[in-house]
Amino acid sequence: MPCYRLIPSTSQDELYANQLSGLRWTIDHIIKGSDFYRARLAEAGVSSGRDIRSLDDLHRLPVTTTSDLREGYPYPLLSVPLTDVVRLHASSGTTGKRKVMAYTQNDVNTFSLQMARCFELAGLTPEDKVQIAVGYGLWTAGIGFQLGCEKLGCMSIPIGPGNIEMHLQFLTDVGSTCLGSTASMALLLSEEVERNNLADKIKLKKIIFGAEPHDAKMRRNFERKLGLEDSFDIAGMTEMFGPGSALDCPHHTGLHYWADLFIIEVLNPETLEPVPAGETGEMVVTTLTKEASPLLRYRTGDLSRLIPGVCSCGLQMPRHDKILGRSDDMIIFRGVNIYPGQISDVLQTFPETAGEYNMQLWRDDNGRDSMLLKVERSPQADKGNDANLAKAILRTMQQRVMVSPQVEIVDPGQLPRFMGKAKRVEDKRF
Ligand code: DLL
Repeated sequence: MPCYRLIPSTSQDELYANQLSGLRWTIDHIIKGSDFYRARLAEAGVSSGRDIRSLDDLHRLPVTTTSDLREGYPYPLLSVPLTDVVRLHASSGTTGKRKVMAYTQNDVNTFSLQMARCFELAGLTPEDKVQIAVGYGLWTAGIGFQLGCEKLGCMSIPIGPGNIEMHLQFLTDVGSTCLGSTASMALLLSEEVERNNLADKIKLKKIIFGAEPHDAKMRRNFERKLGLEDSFDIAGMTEMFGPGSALDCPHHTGLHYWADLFIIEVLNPETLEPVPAGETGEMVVTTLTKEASPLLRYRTGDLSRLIPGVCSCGLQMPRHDKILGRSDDMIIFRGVNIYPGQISDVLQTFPETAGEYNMQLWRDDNGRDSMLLKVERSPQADKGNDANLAKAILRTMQQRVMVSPQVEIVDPGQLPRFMGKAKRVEDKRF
């Protein structure tokens, strides 16, 4: 295992002890600082961190939900005096109202630490030049990448999303070695590099991409077009400081999360009971050091699974699988529950498609719902075979997802590209 400067080489026992003391500290901190949490914990019979004897006691604590965040708007879960707050951030707001979170200076320091650890795990050093292509401002993404660079000592090039010309210019002139972006932006930029014949003129080696689900085809596509050495999926959310709560290491067998900063449970979203080891459910997060807006068993809505065992890279930090999507991304179409990830999974099985799709749903005057699935043909595939391909995709959708969309095959590059988080489903029914 490489020797890390910022990633602790803690044993499982030390991590457990660390989590227990962090949980006790958090309970005392929120009882002291937050009327909301104090009342919730009193209902559960908890009046002090000393009431927690082992991590198993976590299961009898109440969960926190996004509606609790709405109630506390604009300072949900605030557990310190407002004068200790040095910054506010808000989520990208793709699903409803933005979630606003407050930060103390220590929170900002932890945020930079988690990002810098991710960079270290991805093998970045102060030699690296990181071109940042995610949004700055209220969103945590740009500023998070920036903090990580500064903590690890990399050069940052804070361009932000959009502005493809400027990205291409800095990729060639500065020779950026790493890109920080969404998966969608990585794809878009790789297509532009190809279109402008710049592949030989850039020095990009790695991409750290996140903020949205990706699929294997999309990843292979941008890795190949840009001639990358490697790429890394980074997870995070505003409620967990921002990006950098987890990263998939060079062994790519799941994302290591910082278990000295967070406890992650995976629960059945209906019963709120833990799912059997290694099964998919909703990730529920408890923070262990967060001061301004701590999370106690916060239901993230994100679907993933914990990966049992220790990674072959040797790092003891536990892993979760890639995030499949959010439970609230679920679409109900003619009585069938569909997650966008299922569409990606179907398309992965067809080498003739590039993986990009757009799904439109509408309702006619008789109240009948229809679905159109547009799928991009891969540049290597034969256009003459479109009708057969559409039929085969329809059959697989019927068997695996239990819906019958109209399938239309379109030319490569015809579907919209995105600079931030992609929006592939257009539900026009409501
Ligand atoms: O998207 C933070 C971030 C920025 C993460 C840049 C990674 C890179 P929010 O706007 O609060 O924060 O959105 C958080 O995005 O609950 C997931 O549903 C989704 N998400 C984040 N990272 C991933 C990922 C940022 N690697 C929400 N894979 C989360 C899949 C992701 N989904």
